[in-house]
Amino acid sequence: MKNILVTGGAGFIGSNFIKFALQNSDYNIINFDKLTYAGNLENLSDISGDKHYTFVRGDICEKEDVVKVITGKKIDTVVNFAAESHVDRSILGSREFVHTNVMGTQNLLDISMKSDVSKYLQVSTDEVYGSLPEDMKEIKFTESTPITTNSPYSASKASADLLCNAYYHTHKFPVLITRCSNNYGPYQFPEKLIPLMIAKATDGEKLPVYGDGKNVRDWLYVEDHCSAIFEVLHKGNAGEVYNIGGNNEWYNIDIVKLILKLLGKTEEQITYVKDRPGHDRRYAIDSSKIQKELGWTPKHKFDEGISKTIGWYKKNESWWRKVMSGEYLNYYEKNYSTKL
Ligand code: NAD
Ligand code: TDX
Repeated sequence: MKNILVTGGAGFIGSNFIKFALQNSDYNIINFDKLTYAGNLENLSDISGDKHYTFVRGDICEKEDVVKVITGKKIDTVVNFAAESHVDRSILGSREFVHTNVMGTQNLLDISMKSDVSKYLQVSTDEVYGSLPEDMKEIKFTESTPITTNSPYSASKASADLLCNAYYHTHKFPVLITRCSNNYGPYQFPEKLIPLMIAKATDGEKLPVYGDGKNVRDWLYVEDHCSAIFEVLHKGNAGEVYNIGGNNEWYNIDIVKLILKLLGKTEEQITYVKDRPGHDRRYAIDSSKIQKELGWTPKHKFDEGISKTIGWYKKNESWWRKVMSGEYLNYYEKNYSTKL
């Protein structure tokens, strides 16, 4: 591995991954990003001058853009983070999700294969496994849990995974798939639960909790997701799926209360709102395969990770205030006006 194409590297996880890879290797990292509402080059301002880092603006759905970057930069490894990533947006409109997440992945796979890329890693999600019962804590998603998708977002991510699998089986193209649980940490776009609640709590506004607040998510600090992807890139077997999780299940309402407590705010700010349609009840990942086979374990304990995250959002208020203007305000109005 020498020249790694990181698609979607200007987003939350991709930008954290690029920094992790630069710190832990001497690979050349080429960040290929369309810069949608979620892509922000400010996320990478601290490493933009690194001699091992290059940014190329482009769209994974556009053949010419992808051919140019893969051949021009002599890419040998592709890590695909590029996606439409927010479930609520996929409920408001699914077209862009199918276009980017399915057609974009197909385009990237096809050109990577024809250009003799020697490794392709698809960053997928635990949401492709559907929803778990709340009261059976011993049951978690394993790599052989059947795909059962409930939102347009998860359907589009699962479709991409199926294409990856097909390219491996039909063409023997060396594809790896990772499926991770909910990430949190610096640079997460404040449409997602944790940064949204930090921002709203800071401003003394209402914190919109969907339904009864008893949906469960398994939270992983973003740097631990990055280290897991790095292990899979180095030691994973082509054609395999690797689950990545924090073994850290929380009710949404408890996360919201914790954020309020850590910010010194009262629970009076909480408001229960109309539920997300098709809302998956519980996600929980069994990550024993990556732990046993590749020796990966998460390093961050949740109390440490959430304090670090809140500290980052406190210190970087100008970052989130900027991204919470413009297009974001239209989205917020559309998504929440019918719920509140
Ligand atoms: P994000 O929304 O913060 O970032 C997505 C990035 O992709 C942005 O920089 C955007 O500009 C870019 N992008 C979108 N369409 C593109 C296109 N057509 N061509 C090139 N770039 C494009 O997302 P994230 O939270 O960082 O998630 C990254 C990946 O990880 C996604 O594939 C997501 O499905 C997956 N994932 C996310 C989580 C999570 O908790 N956030 C958990 C598991 C898996
Ligand atoms: O305002 C809110 N109120 C609320 O109660 C928001 C935005 C969310 N929620 C709930 C819905 C979920 O149960 O919080 C939980 C987490 O919501 P999100 O942050 O939107 O994440 P989720 O839907 O679980 O999906 C995330 O994890 C898997 C990422 O967005 C995906 O990209 C990833 O694949």
